Amino acid sequence: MTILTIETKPFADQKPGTSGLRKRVTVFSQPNYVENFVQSIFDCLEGIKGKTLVLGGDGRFYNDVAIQKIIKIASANGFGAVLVGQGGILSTPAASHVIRHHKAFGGLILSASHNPGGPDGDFGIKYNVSNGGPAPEKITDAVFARSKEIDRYLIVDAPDVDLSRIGTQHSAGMVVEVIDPVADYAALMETLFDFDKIRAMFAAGFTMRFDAMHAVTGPYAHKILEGILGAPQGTVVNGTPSPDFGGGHPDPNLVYAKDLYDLMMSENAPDFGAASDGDGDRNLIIGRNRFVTPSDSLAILAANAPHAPGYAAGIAGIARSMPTSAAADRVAEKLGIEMHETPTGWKFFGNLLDAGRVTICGEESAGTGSNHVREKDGLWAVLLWLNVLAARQQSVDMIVQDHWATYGRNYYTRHDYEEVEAAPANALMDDLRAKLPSLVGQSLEGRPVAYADDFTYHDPVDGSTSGKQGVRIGFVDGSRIVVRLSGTGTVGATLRLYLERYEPPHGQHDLDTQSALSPLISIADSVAGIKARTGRDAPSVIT
Ligand code: VG1
Ligand code: CO
Repeated sequence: MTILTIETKPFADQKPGTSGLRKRVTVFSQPNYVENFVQSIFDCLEGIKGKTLVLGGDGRFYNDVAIQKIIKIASANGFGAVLVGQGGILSTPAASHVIRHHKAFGGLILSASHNPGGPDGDFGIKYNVSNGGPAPEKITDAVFARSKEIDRYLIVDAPDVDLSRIGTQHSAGMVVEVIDPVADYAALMETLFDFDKIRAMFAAGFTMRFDAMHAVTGPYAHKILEGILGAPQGTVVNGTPSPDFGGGHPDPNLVYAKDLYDLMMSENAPDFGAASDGDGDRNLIIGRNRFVTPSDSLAILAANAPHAPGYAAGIAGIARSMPTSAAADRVAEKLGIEMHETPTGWKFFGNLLDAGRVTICGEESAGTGSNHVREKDGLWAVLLWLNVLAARQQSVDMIVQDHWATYGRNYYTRHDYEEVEAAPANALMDDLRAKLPSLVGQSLEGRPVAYADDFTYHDPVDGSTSGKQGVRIGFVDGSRIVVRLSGTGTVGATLRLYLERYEPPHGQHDLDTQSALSPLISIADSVAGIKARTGRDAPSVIT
């Protein structure tokens, strides 16, 4: 076996964002770009000799090229084995489970999640640690530092591995085990949910549409929903992963999953509609004539989790990202369990989950998950909803309305201004931060401000601190404005504005969301000068 040491020069832009390194395919396909980043990761890890690495991706364009390079670099760096999904496929939550289940050292997940794919689309690489979760900031910071000084990488001179064939092969002294990407994950789901009850519900005529958006959840959904649970063939649509996601944008929101939304609002709506994103960690939940906003879905799933056998003993606590609405806080309060507010991105939930302090976590961006893995999990959320529907024998709409009548409703929306110019977006954030101290005690359009700060997280488990995680302006009446810049975009800057207002249990729960929040939308624009600074009249996406 020949290990080659190849000289290289650093790239200045290999800084991991909210969820790994994401760039255009045109950037990733530069000579040495993947090699430098992967070697920088391996250079920051101690004790990889002889250990197992998990490897897989969402099947997007360039997945096949990058995966062969990574196998050869892993072999040259001394890994003993690589577990790789057949065809190079592993959803993000499945990869997290495979790392945990097989006690691997870590894993590399190849995905740019909800970003479009194809030769002109995006690609991404993310490193996950041995608990199955995204590498914490201390590792991603070290990787970035290393990438700025790297001058060589190691790679073996070996033929490509045949990823179409399940079983064991060898690549220059290292074992390459090609595994069924769905099997371990499906077995885990079976331990958490009452599959008999869900099967009986389908057998009794319950109807559903799951839109896999031509992305990675197709094979998982076909196998679990139509195969194991007996949902009729055709329940899963767009279920074959394609390298460019059928030319679409695999983001399960009301803009890109509009077909599903329109169906669910029509006379022909099935009982339940759901979708997932590029790498399978997000979920969209829509009942007949009832869209469930992700923040509400988190709260409802937390309140109803004990209907599922995996959570029958109750949940230890809940965590949500800071911009996520406080709907889940009210559930935690009622249950008398811990509630945590973390920065955006799943990596901040890992410590709380490992310490057993929380069981259910979620983000407003359609991410929900639990301690079963260390990633958010789209199909898990869909199965938990199915379990709750089967147990309660009520419609999605009834369950949502019942939740609001018990806990009150947190009206919630997010406005995204995508691909705006970076300089004015940064200036907007800087000026807004500078204004914060003067806002406290003032009233904005008649609403007294209770607090105004840039969110800093103190991790209660490892004591680390993460600053500048988003500006929040909270009002005395409990409503809130949050502004932050995205850490997953690949072009310019994406400004996210999050708005929330609480309506108590006996209040009005059937207002239109955008009109219920319009006074806050107007305050946000005048405080931050969003329209003037971005030059946009309206957000590009409203969720
Ligand atoms: C976005 C979401 C965040 C999510 C992240 C990764 O990050 O807001 O909640 O964790 O994407 O999701 P940002 O920095 O663009 O706001 V995924 O499905 O890309 O792995
Ligand atoms: Co994703």
